[in-house]
Amino acid sequence: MERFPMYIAGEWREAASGEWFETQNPYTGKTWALVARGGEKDADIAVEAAHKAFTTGDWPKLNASQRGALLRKVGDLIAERAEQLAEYEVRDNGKLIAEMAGQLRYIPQWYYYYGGLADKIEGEVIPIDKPGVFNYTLHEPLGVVLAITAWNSPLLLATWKIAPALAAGNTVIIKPSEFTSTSALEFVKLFEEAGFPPGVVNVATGFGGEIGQALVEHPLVRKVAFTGSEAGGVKVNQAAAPGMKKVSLELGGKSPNIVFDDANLDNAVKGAVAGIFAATGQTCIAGSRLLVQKSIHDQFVERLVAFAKTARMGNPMDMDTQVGPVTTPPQFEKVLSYIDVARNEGAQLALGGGPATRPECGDGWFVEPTIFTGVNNAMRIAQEEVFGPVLSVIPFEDEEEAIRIGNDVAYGLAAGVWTTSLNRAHIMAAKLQAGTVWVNTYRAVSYMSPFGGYKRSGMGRENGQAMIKDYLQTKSVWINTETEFPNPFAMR
Ligand code: TXE
Repeated sequence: MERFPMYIAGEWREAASGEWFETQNPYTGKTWALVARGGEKDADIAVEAAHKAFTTGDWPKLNASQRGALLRKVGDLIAERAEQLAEYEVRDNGKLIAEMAGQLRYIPQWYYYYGGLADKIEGEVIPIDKPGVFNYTLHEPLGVVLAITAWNSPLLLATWKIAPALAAGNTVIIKPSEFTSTSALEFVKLFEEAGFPPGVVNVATGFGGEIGQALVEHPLVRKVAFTGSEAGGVKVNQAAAPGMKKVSLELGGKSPNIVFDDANLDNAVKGAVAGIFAATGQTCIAGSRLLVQKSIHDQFVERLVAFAKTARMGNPMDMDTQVGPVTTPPQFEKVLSYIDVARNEGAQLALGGGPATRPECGDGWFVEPTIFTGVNNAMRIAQEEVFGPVLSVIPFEDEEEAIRIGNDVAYGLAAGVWTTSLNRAHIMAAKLQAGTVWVNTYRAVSYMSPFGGYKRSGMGRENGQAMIKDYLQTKSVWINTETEFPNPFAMR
C-alpha cells in the first residue's frame, strides 16, 4: 500500500509517533493509501521549519519581483500536471474527473494573479498633519500562515490561501483534511521544483483535533485561513484567540436559489441542478433551498425532476459521469439521516430518497439525487447544511416573500436569482444577505472576485486584489525632520 509521509522543510517525514492512518477511495469504498498521522511534536517541527524559512535563508532575501516569478513558475507546473493532480483528488474525494481536471487547469490563474500582485504591494506616504515629521507605511508579511482545508476541493481551497500568502512574503503550512491528504502531498512537489526554498511551503497531515489544533495554538503561527464546517471554524477561532492570530473562516451555507415566473425556465432548471447535484451537492455554495414562485411551482418541479432523473451516476473517473459518490462514510450517513429528517418533518419526496443501488455505483457511497417539495423554511431540512445531493423546494408568492425566506437562515454564503427583469435582479442583489449573489447563473467563482460569507458562513474574504492585505500587517513609520526634540511632556 502506498504511504504518504509529511513534507516539512523540504524533507519527507514520518509522524514522530510513527503512526499512519488510512485513506479511502469513495468509489470503491476501499483503503488505497496510508498517510502520516501527525501530532503535537510534528506541529512544532513544522512551525519551527516554516518560521526559520521566514526569518533566515533565501526566502526573506528574495525581492518581491523574484517572489512573483516563483509563483508564476509554480502556476506553469500545475498547468502541466493538472490531469495527474486531478486523479489524486478524485481517488480521495470521489468528485468527478471532468470537474476536477477543469478545476486544476484553472488553479494556475491564482498563482499568475497573485504572482503579478507580489511586487505591487506599496506603502503610502501620509501627508501628516503635524509639522516636522515624515510619515509613511510599510505593508509587511505576517510570518507563518496556516492553511486548513476541507475535503471537497482540497487543492482549490488551499490555493485560495497559499497564493496570496506567498505573494505577500509569508511562509505556509498546509493542513489538508484527514479524508483527502494525498493531493496536497503531490502538489507540494511542484513548489520544490519551481525553486521555492525549503520550509516555505510545508504539508502537515493528521486529524483536526490532533495536529490541526496543535498547529492553530502554536505561538509562531500568525494567521489561520480555514475552510470547513461551522463547528470546526468555531473551534479554530477559539484556539487562535489567545495568540491574537488573524483568522479567516469559510464555512457552510444554506443558499437560496430563487426562481421567478419571468425567468428563462430552461436555464433555471439547469441552474437548480448546478446548484445541488453538481459536485454531488458537496459544496459550501450549494443552492440547497430552491425557492420557486407559486405561479410556476408545479410545472417547474415537474421539469426539474424530469431533468434530474437523467443524471448519470457512476465511476467518477469516467468523463461522462455527472453525479459521483459522497466523499466519506460519515458524510454518507449524515446525508441519509437528513433524508429521514425531511420525511419525518412532512416534506414530500419528489425524487430519489436513499442510497443509490444502481450497478454502475459499485460499492461506493452513492446517494440518489433527492428532491423534497412542500418544504417549509422553518424545517430542519431548510435550515441545516446537508452537504449532499438533497434539494428542498420552497414555494413563495412574491419578491418580498422570496427575500424574507431567502434571508431566514443562519448562513449567508451565496444566493441565486432567476429572472429576466433587470430591476428585480438589482433589488434582489441588494436585499439578499449573502457574500455572493448570482443572477441567471450559479456556482461561478474567480481568482479576481471576493468570496466569503455573511452571518454564520464565515469571517473575511478570499480572492481578489484586496485580499492580499489579509496576509500583511501595516507599519506606520514616523521620521522627525527637525533638528530639535520639543517638550517631551506633551504629545507630539
Ligand atoms: O469539516 P471539519 P469536514 C461542512 C459540511 C460537512 C462538514 C464536515 O457540512 O459535512 O463541514 O466537513 C480541520 N483545529 N463543510 O469534516 O471537521 C480538519 O482536520 C484545527 C463545509 O471537512 O471542519 C480539516 O482539515 N483544525 C465546507 C478541516 O479542519 C481542525 C467544506 C475541516 O474539517 C479542527 C467541507 C481543530 N479543532 C465541509 N477541527 C465548505 N464551506 O466548503 C477540524 N479541523
